[in-house]
Amino acid sequence: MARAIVLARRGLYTTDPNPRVGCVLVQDADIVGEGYHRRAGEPHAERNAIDTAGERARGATAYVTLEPCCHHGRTPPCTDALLEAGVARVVVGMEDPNPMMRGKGLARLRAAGVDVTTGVLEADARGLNPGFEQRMRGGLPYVRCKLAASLDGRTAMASGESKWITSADARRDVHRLRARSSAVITGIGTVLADDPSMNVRLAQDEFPALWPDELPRQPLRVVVDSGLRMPLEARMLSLPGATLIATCEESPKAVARANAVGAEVCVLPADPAGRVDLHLLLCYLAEREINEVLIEAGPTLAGAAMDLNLVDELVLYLAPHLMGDAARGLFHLPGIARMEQRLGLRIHDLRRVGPDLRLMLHRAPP
Ligand code: AOF
Ligand code: ZN
Repeated sequence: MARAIVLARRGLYTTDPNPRVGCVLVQDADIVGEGYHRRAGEPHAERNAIDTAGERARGATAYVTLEPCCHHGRTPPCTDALLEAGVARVVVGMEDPNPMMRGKGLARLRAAGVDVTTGVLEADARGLNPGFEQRMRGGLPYVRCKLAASLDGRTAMASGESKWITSADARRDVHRLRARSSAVITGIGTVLADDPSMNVRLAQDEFPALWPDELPRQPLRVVVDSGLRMPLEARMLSLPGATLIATCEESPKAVARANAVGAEVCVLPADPAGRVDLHLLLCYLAEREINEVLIEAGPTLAGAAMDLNLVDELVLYLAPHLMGDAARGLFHLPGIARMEQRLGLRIHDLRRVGPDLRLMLHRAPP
């Protein structure tokens, strides 16, 4: 199963909106077949493993990170493929959260006399697809919020100058986060101040599942822009990949102008403060099969998402320098009067990236 999880990770940047899945076929303690899912519309992990095993799949044990599918989607059911190949035993990492499966694939295999075990290395298997699972179970994407700051928690000088606080290593790491995301969200304030590209810029060899002449998939760029102030000459509009403007401004003229420069516009209800309702935006993105979202924004949008408890994971890069009192902080959050009102977080990963620190945190009571 550990090997199947390693194989599944090869699809980290390419399977979207499908899950990353790996499969290993074992016969008498020998690996006789391996496969992973590369891209939606292409064969599933099980099919690829069976094809590499050929006749040696008969009587073998299949280790699959996700419950085999039992439906006709873009490809035929893997339960049928496993049965046809004569696989005797199936070991599964996690149940498929897709409502069309949810144990039906396992039941189908058991009914056909296959020995089925589930929940093997389940935490690692689930870690492959946090967004797919959250979308399938809760109708929301998995949301990461990335921030870069000095050790004293400052993100920009008072003037707004913010290039570059963290190192080139940390910035490359951010591109990996972008590359695995289905969408990247930023605010209109950041667009007006920095004119960011919000695209993936990584070397080809970072994408193991791509053929030599293929380009990486670009995440959908989303700009939260309540008043539809997006400049038509914004750099991101001229780059490969799609841009979506989430707004509360219905003016058909303004929408048509944005459409004319290639931006899609989505009009959403406003929250009581007159800003785009972020929860509704995330629901809308999940409906569009967006699995993982990366928020890369300034203190207003990042603070609002944190305050509304919409962030599943905070990714914080800290550079070892101090910027002092005049510089800007990480979040605009409502001030609190008592310690018990603190917004609590729990560190689940901490490592050095080049000269900087990277913290990964989940919400947790203080
Ligand atoms: C994958 N890859 O290796 C497995 C999947 O439209 P389809 O036919 O590609 O089916 C997609 C669904 O199949 C997906 O939502 C998931 O529930 C199930 N299993 N999907 O993309 C795989 N095993
Ligand atoms: Zn399948």
